[in-house]
Amino acid sequence: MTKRVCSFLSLLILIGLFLNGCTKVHDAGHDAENRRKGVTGMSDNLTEDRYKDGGNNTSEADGMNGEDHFDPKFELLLEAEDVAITTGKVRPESTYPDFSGNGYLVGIEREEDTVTFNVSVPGSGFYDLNFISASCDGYKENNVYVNGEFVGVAKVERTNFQDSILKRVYLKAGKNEIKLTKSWGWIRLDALKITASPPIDQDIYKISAQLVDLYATDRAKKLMQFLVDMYGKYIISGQYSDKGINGPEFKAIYSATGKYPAILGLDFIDYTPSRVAHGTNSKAVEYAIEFDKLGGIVTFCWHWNAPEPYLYDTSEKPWWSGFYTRATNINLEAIMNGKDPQGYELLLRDIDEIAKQLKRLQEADVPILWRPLHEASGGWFWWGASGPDAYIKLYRLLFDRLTKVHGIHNLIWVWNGQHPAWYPGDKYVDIIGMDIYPGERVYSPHTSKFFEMAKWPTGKRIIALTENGCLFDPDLAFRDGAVWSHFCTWNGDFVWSGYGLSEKYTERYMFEKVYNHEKVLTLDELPDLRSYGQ
Ligand SMILES: [Ca+2]
Repeated sequence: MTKRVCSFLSLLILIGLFLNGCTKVHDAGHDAENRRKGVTGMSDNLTEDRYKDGGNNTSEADGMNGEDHFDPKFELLLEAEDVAITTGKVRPESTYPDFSGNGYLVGIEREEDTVTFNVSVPGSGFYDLNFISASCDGYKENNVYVNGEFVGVAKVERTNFQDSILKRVYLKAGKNEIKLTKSWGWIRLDALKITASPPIDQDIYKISAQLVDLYATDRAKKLMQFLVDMYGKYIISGQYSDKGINGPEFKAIYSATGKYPAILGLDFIDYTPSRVAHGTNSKAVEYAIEFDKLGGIVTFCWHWNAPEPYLYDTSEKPWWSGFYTRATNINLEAIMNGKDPQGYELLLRDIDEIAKQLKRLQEADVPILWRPLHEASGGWFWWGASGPDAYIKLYRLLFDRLTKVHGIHNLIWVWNGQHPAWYPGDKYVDIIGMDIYPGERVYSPHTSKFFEMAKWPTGKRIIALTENGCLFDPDLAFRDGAVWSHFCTWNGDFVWSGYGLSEKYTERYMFEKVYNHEKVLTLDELPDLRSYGQ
């Protein structure tokens, strides 16, 4: 992430925090993250079409007469500078070395700067889209739409021309419009290479139910067995709500769809000592126990407010935002390398406090999908601000402290570092998760991201969408074979407007579709997880 984006993010977070107030701090933060990650709407305002039909293969599509023959060996290279339709200030250039064809396109810098390829393929199916490009400076990602639907981001890291492959994008037989728009901008786009995707390896859905904690409770084992059995066949619905099943998010979903989510998402945030010192209290454990009694599944994250000595606690960086990197001067690297022993003791103190809550849940025999230290590689939370080595040390410390010192064994460990370099190792992770906020009313199942994760060197694990803004369309997920184990929509205005269902991120019809879909499991459809598999 560039410094400019960092400070822009900080500004957004700050604005968000002020607008949302103290009690909704994490909503505001995520909202800011969303906007950073957010995609912009498609511009239909084609102002320039200098390159229209310049050797494009649209005439072939016209002659196809509705035939549909997928060719597993299909391959097509389109030089951007020759065939793409551009808008805004996108223009051809040929001064930078090592391009193919006659040059490349530059000028993808603003919302109105777009590049569109009209492509026809002989058969409906999945294709890998390779946006061969070079970054103008450091990591860049940009949005890709196919026939008006957001399908993912094309990423480049280096300044020489390189592959940037979006895997398994569905194209229909005949004409398709593939459009690249600015997210970060600032790339040189050389060509689009389209190849038929290889078939899915169905083995990705065959997962061992063995938990990394060899002393896992019977109920944790049963829950994992259930998740493994459902994986690839059903998607389990989930929703964050700070007030449990009677929270506004669950009520809004129930009144819109007649269904409750199968998973309740909660947060240990207000059990953190540096927040408790300011008077916070929480009933999250009670809500978890209540939901478990009703037959549901519980997941917990932990917005870990940094210990008191590390909080700036100024009007711009208040104490209650101390889980953000920007609001604390904690140095995790120094702590984990023995250079700040007091900090180490304070982290242990915090872990021990959360352990007390986990112990209460264990005593109530509630298994937890436990997702600590989330979104680390993004760097916006302090546990991700010192790089992967310090993070991995902390993750392992947390695992060892909870399982070995506190004897907590009701946890299924969900790793949400979001980048393979941050993987703590096969001994510490049961499930891998990704948090995705694609903007507003984007129902893509994030197919490319799913298959990217399936290739990570993390062992073969269940892949979950551990936080989402919009719901995704389950029909598209099953069509694409990107069957996330579960999703868990974030709280607040992702579903609740303050007086009813919020349609800002997901429209009512999609709530109805998802929650009543035959392959999406809701609370009423869960088996008895206490006796599952017996
Ligand atoms: Ca080229």
